[in-house]
Amino acid sequence: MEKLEHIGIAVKDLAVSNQLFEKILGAPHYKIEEVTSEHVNTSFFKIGETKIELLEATHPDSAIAKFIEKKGEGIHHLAFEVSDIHEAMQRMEEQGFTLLNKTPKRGADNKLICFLHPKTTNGVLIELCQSIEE
Ligand code: CMX
Repeated sequence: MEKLEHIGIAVKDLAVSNQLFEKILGAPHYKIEEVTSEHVNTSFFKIGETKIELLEATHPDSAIAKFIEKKGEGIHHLAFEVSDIHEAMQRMEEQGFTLLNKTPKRGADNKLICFLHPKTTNGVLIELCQSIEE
């Protein structure tokens, strides 16, 4: 793992939470992006080396809608940057972690991503992410 790339936070209302996190962090979000495949709207804040990703559901079937219904708003996942996502996924699978997608998916903020099932990671949803060179 290279670094903690971002912390994902599930929120009910992105506009309201953007204002809240701007107050906390002292800087506005730098990007808003819809990820249609994941049924989410996202916004990103940068604080030092790490980002905060706010996630709002755009559909009742979204993982974020289900999470908020069950647990309420709050920390949803930790995302670690890797230099080679295929290698990282293979290493995780060999060590017995359950991959939630067998091939990397396209995520927000120009990333290839893969999630590990929280049942195999002490209840923490972990995302592996690799930046896409364009
Ligand atoms: N962190 C920790 N635990 C979580 C969780 C999370 N974010 N989301 C769900 N869980 C728990 C559930 O509460 C449940 O626990 P219990 O069995 O103790 O009740 C358990 O995981 C399994 O839940 P499930 O009913 O099998 O499955 P869900 O339908 O709740 O799906 C998960 C859970 C993680 C498999 C699903 O949310 C998923 O595939 N996530 C990956 C994709 C994703 O999160 N996309 C949104 C973000 C996209 C982005 O960052 O761009």
